[in-house]
Amino acid sequence: MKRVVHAACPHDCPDACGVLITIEDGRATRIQGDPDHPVTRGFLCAKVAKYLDRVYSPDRVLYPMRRVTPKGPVTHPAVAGDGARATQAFQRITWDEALDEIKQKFESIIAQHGPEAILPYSYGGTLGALNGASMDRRFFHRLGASQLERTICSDAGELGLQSVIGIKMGTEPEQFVHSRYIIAWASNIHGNNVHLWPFIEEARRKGAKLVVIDPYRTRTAKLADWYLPINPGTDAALALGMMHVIISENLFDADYVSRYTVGFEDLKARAQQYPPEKVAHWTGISAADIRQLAREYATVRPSVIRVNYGIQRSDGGGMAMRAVTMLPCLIGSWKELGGGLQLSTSGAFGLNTEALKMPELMQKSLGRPARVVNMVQLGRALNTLTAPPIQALFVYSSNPAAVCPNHNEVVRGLKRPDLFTVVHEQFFTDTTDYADIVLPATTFFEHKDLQTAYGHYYLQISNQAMDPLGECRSNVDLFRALAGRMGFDDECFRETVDSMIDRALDSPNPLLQGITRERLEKEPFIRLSFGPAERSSPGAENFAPFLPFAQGNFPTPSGKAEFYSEALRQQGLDPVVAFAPPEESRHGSSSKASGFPLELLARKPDNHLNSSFANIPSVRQMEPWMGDLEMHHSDAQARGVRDGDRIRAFNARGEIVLRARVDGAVPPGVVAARLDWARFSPGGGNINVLTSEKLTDLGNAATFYSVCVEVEVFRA
Ligand SMILES: Nc1nc2c(c(=O)[nH]1)N[C@H]1C(S)=C(S)[C@@H](COP(=O)(O)OP(=O)(O)OC[C@H]3O[C@@H](n4cnc5c(=O)[nH]c(N)nc54)[C@H](O)[C@@H]3O)O[C@H]1N2
Ligand SMILES: Nc1nc2c(c(=O)[nH]1)N[C@H]1C(S)=C(S)[C@@H](COP(=O)(O)OP(=O)(O)OC[C@H]3O[C@@H](n4cnc5c(=O)[nH]c(N)nc54)[C@H](O)[C@@H]3O)O[C@H]1N2
Ligand code: SF4
Ligand SMILES: [Mo]
Repeated sequence: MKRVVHAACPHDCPDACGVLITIEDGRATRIQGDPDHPVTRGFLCAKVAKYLDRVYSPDRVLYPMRRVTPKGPVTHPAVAGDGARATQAFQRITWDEALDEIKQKFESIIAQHGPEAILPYSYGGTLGALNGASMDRRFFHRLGASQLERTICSDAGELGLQSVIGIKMGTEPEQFVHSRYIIAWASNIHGNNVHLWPFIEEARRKGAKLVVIDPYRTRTAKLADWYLPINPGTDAALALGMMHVIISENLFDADYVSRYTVGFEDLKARAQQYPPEKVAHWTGISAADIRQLAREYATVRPSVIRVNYGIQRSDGGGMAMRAVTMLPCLIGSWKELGGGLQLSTSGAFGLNTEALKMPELMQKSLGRPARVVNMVQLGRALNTLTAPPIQALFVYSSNPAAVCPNHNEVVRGLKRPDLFTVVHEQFFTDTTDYADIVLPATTFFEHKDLQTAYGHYYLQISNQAMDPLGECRSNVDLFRALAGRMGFDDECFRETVDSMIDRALDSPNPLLQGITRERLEKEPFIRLSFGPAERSSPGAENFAPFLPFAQGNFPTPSGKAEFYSEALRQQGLDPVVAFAPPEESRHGSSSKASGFPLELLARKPDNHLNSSFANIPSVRQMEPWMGDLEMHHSDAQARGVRDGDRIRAFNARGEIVLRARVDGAVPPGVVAARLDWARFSPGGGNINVLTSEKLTDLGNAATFYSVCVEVEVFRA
């Protein structure tokens, strides 16, 4: 029998594609984009187009496993597609045995150290509302485990954005077709947000100009009308320089500013300190280009900024995002169809996440909120925390032994013989190399979920298309079972998936009005309730575009866009905005930078998703850069490095051997490499051996893109 099931891609990607899965006799035989989805419009990125290779990979974890060898990888280096070798470290056990062992270990750790000696560790494996954060949180709250501060990705930028406009919301992707001037700012649209691209192409056919601001010549930069390579971590300076020009040349929207913003005089005074000549010194962009950019941005209308999270992965990431967010408020482009700015749209969904996560369960276990541990500093936490030390780590939806900064410290912690580590996974990853117990996880083909997005405004149900393979369980089912085994008799651990979806939708958010599970099950995607025409699609006559800030209405403390933030001042931060060079950078003050003159971009692969997909041979084939360090020819020449040479990249935290690629992707002073599994590297570490645990100015987030290194020819 053949049927087609509607699902939604849950990977950590702004696009949240509508997906159609064909099932024949219980087996998935085809995946395609849902052609009716108004934003993702029937195509999938290259990696998910090959998803059957992932679901049916011979390397899937299908049964619970217990370690029988010492912790660490079986062999180095491994090759993608050879996951079977990793299984040699384990023996198959039953779910009952696995759950019993976890219960016994947890109970003895709790007896000795208290429950906060247990640390959950999860991030972006799935962004499904339920499998991302619901039963798991309930379980760990009820247990009284340490809380994980999940800031490895986006918090600096989110707080920077919210400090100005109050909410994670912005220009709809559909509106980009109306833009005449589009800035892709730290945004590799073609690689990481590919469904925005057709809207931009359509705008360009009508004459729009695309400007890319990125230190790395991405696919998007290569296709731009104007590419501005910027020194990493200097965006706040560029935005301030643009505001200097816009204000001093009177190109701002005085009416919008006076009605809907606060703090203009403070901003004006601040911007005066950033003339283009001074900004050029930090950014590497000439004063003439800064002037031209500012003038064009303010006058070629509507102009829009697609800014992405690359901007906030350095010390001053929060302030950088704050500065960029001020631009559309200054020129009043929020008023225009195809104007404004988009970082994330996720704040519009406003699901009732409290009801899913139930933090009040901590009252039952501890009688207070549990200790908070920052996920970026996992190495430090495993190696140095006391009172209590971390004795158990429960990893799911994440691969910290690949994605966490300061990899060597992470591995040192994971190797601790007294640490009990459980990993719930689809694959034998770098992290399962250190697991005592591995549990098999479903893919989105095998479970049901509710899917929001951070790059558009459509809510979707992702239906279960087929039975779980082997003995795989979804995150929801795993933590339900574990709660039962631990003897937690609270009603919430028996709640069904459908009831949880209902509860998530039962929120005071007006944009969810009229959206129910029953409706979502009939209409596979529903635009948030912006107005009477929310059900129609773009292009339809009654389509109502979403212009949230056309008349102010900023959900900030003042109700206006805040060039001056009293809330930041109260936290001891700059209430306006300023630029300071990242400590680890060419203009930085840190001793960590001395002796390491090159700025490293430890990038995401265009065709993988962080560490996901790196182990799927058909996908890996699309990334010829894995294992390469891209260099400018002047930096290569100065070190006697030729294209193709094996080189050693190093700093005080670690070193890695890579192959030099001198291909013009990076400007002088910058080198770049891609995130890979550590297991595939001859030395057993990935690029995160060089990155640091330093946190950002806002949001305690990661600083993957402010890292200094030196490079030399490798002599074995
Ligand atoms: N193909 C693919 N898609 C993905 C992912 C992936 O790994 N692969 N990851 C997903 C995830 S987790 C996220 S968070 C999103 C993030 O998507 P993006 O925000 O696009 O994330 P990044 O790739 O980190 O950064 C974007 C660009 O910023 C540039 N950049 C780095 N430092 C600076 C800087 O200081 N200033 C400026 N102006 N630019 C800078 C980088 O060179 C990069 O090209 O993408 C998601 N989509
Ligand atoms: N050097 C460097 N490091 C980075 C970044 C970078 O740009 N450069 N980017 C950072 C960013 S932005 C992010 S968001 C993080 C991402 O870090 P992670 O969230 O750890 O992302 P992934 O590497 O995709 O690993 C997710 C894992 O979850 C598993 N998984 C998928 N679905 C499920 C499920 O339903 N249940 C369970 N139990 N497991 C599942 C996948 O198989 C995969 O191994 O990486 C960060 N690390
Ligand atoms: S990873 Fe992104 S682009 Fe690819 S299918 Fe999923 S949502 Fe779409
Ligand atoms: Mo991310």
